[in-house]
Amino acid sequence: MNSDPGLAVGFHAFGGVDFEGTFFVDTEIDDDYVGFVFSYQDNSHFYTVMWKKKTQTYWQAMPFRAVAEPGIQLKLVTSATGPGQMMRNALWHTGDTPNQVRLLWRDPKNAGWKEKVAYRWLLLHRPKIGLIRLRIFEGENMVADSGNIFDSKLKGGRLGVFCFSQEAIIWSDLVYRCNEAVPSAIYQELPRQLQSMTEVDTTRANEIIQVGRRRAGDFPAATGPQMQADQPPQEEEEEEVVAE
Ligand SMILES: [Ca+2]
Repeated sequence: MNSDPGLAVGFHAFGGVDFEGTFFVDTEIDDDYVGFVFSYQDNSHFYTVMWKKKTQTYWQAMPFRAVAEPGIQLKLVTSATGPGQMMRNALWHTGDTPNQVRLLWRDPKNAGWKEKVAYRWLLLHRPKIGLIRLRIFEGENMVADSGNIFDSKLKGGRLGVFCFSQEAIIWSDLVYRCNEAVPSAIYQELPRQLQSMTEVDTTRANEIIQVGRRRAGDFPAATGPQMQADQPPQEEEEEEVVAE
């Protein structure tokens, strides 16, 4: 199945936030993009984490030839045109596209996702200091860690999920938590100037984000340390189609 990019975003806007969720592709069919969005301000301004299964040149060569690499990508979307062919191809492309998308990070392993596997993402976004940190787990194994990424373009916004031409995606157990502090391990890595602008997270969230302990495939977990948000997972409430 082929489709244009699609987003579903919640209503609430966030500053500093921890955002977790699980995705699972329940089919062996197709090899396209699955992911999520954060700091969504409008359909032309957001960050997205997107993961493709296989290398592929986009089938529409206009307005430019877009090549998708497998592997996890973190992109800043600031589209001058908004939804349409240009933004569509820029989202597909693994790289920078002027006035559309900037590739902030890509997983050097460049490995695609596997079907019928639950992946758990743990995202920290601290717009106050421009910090983004992404980790993805398969069960207890961390399969990707972005390290500390700094980008201050978007100062917060709404959370949601993302797909681009992939069918049978199941997102589950989406959890968010307002948080302006950072785990001590990340704090130690920060430049001194940024340390002075934030503080160490001494709450339970510290443990959650550092360890990523809960298994991706066994929700709700019955034993061991639990990852609980202060608020219940939010139903996705609104759907917006990004490209025509
Ligand atoms: Ca497809």
